[in-house]
Amino acid sequence: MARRSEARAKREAGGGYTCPFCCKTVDLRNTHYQCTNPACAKMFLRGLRESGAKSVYMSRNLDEEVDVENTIFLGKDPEGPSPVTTRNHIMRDSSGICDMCKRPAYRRLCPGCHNPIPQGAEEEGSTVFVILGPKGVGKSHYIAVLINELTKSFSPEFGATMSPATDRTTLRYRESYYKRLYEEGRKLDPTASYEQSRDSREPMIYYLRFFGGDSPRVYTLAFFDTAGEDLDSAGRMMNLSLNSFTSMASGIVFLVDPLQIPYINSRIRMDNKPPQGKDVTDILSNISNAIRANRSMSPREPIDIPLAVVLTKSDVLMKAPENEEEANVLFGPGSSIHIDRERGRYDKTNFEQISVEIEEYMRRVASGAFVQMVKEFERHSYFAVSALGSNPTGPVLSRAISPMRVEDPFIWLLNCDAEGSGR
Ligand SMILES: Nc1nc2c(ncn2[C@@H]2O[C@H](COP(=O)(O)OP(=O)(O)O)[C@@H](O)[C@H]2O)c(=O)[nH]1
Ligand SMILES: [Mg+2]
Ligand SMILES: [Zn+2]
Ligand SMILES: [Zn+2]
Repeated sequence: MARRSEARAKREAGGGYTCPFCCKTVDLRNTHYQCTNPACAKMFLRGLRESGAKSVYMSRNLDEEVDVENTIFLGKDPEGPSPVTTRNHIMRDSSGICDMCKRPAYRRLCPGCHNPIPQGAEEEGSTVFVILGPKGVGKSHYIAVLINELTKSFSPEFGATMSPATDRTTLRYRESYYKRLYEEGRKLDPTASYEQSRDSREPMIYYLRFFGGDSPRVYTLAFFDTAGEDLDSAGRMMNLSLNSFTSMASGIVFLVDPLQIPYINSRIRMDNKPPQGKDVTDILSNISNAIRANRSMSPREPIDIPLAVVLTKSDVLMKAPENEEEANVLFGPGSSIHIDRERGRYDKTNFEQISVEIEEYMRRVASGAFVQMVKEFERHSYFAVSALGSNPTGPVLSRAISPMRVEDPFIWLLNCDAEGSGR
């Protein structure tokens, strides 16, 4: 996998590390720390009690201190009924020495939001990939299946490990996605909008670590599962921190639901067909406008963030055609998406073949304007995936989940720095 030289150069030039949780730039010489010695929080709390002073750091649970910064970051009141608490004493200075046990502390925290900063942040920075797409595109299902595939299949294949950055990520993935989909075999519910749900403000963060080669490399994957209407207008997107995430991203995965494209929607015959959606060109245009505004770029200036354009629900495009009209919008048996990629390495030829085919497909079924808009991203590539592998007609999944090519966009993104141009 490629070394992220660009991000590194930026950091060496004083660009700092961008916290994938709160999106702020962190000077790595000025972080907070957490001591892993379990005695220290207790000692700290005993000191507070003995001094008799009232303190915001004192929680109801006498073994745990209140993490004020993290509580505020999650939009809660540190003095309210449910602040975030921790058994690991927090040091709000950059000495790196625990003021209780006087030993060095190795767990670094972002001073803004108190989420962890991984080892290797100096070398690798944060390589954040974001997944965007309008409502109903299949984003939640894609994220749910992708996390499972990256953990269980991609990681052993490429000599990597994938681990959740925080307990909250572990819990959220299990409770909101994995259980329902893999254990109960039911479809996920539509995602609450960003404004309604505080929960969706914090992305699920994973570290993908590669051990091979000269030095280990770590990538940060931020899965920001929004409701999708957050992308409807540039104006609205500007108000959200999603906008900052997107602008600082090292890669964007832009999901497109083929079934919501009017040309396909009116020709394909299937159960459970979603209504036609907003024009994909407009949605992508909102995204690129937001990036340009955020980075003070001029309207036509090319965007240097790699863009993966990903058709979701591709299982429905692989059915046998019932008539000629339908055959027009399906992938035939000769399509390159049937050709397996070579395992354990970046199969550039395979991806290029698919990308060329889907670009032509999009030109035909969406518009030339869409393909043109994609080209405003210097590095781009097209993909087709399926999270479920079959079309669910009711709330219960009647077939086992058998994903198709969900990891392809990430294999490309992880390698496209080394390629210069993705195409
Ligand atoms: N055929 C097919 N349908 C899918 C797939 N993934 C999702 N869907 C359908 O699309 C609907 C919306 O998916 P969801 O992930 O909730 O979309 P979101 O609004 O973008 O999060 C689901 O309820 C499914 O019916 C897939 O891989 N194949
Ligand atoms: Mg959703
Ligand atoms: Zn932060
Ligand atoms: Zn200590």
